[in-house]
Amino acid sequence: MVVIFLIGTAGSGKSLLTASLNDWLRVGKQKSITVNLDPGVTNLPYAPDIDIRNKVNLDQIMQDYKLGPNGALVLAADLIAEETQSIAAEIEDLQSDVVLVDTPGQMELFAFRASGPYIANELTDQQKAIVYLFDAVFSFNPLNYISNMFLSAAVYNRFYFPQLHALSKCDLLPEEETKRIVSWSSDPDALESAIDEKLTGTRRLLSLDIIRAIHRLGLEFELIPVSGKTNEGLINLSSVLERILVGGEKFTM
Ligand SMILES: Nc1nc2c(ncn2[C@@H]2O[C@H](COP(=O)(O)OP(=O)(O)OP(=O)(O)O)[C@@H](O)[C@H]2O)c(=O)[nH]1
Ligand SMILES: [Mg+2]
Repeated sequence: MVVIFLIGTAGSGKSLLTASLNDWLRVGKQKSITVNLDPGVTNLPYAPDIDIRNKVNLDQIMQDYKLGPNGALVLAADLIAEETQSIAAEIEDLQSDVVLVDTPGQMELFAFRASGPYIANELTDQQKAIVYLFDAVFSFNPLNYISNMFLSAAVYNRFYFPQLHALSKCDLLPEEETKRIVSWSSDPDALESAIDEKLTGTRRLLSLDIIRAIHRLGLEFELIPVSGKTNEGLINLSSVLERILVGGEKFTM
């Protein structure tokens, strides 16, 4: 069994990619299930096999603790940790090969509080990976792209799981723009040139320093363009996942 956590900034396409990857794996005769860890979501594009909303009720938290929606989400993020054993038992019962975990909308609630890495570590001692989403429309600007690199490096630094990077919603950009962003991920010089076009002076130097520091972490950034809407790139995404997790075998073990 492999457990894959989908992480990315708010609205980056985690939930739709969870849905489409799950469907795609099932069509390929893989046993795949979905886990929704977002207590605040009202509409999901899939019917989760395991749903945190059945265990942690945001409205109740707001009432009980007299909190607004954001305070309640922060508290909920910590309360989810107490449900780890019960979610782990449900995953065990469902006997799947692939478990896709859709994480909370605001990624800091999962990635940057103690509870997220705790849940991810305690959920299973089997193989785990992170798919970090770079929203294509946001990453189109090289300065935003660097912010996203920074965030994904921070996520890596929290979990230390194999991490791969997807350029989500790639159907929204023309192909040459998608290629341009992918070239930044495979060729640091291409990214440096894009920065040179946008910035001068201290801000340019600072951005270049950030890029180099992140590359020194040894993170492989090669972006895989995907679309949860058109299913583009799902074959590449799943084959890279297979290569990382099970040395190229199908997920079934
Ligand atoms: N065109 C296009 N739209 C997408 C794609 N993926 C997601 N969207 C749209 O972008 C919006 C956000 O998508 P979600 O899948 O909910 O993103 P998310 O990261 O789960 O969002 P939060 O959990 O609310 O942070 C929705 O309106 C989706 O329909 C995609 O691949 N292509
Ligand atoms: Mg979502």
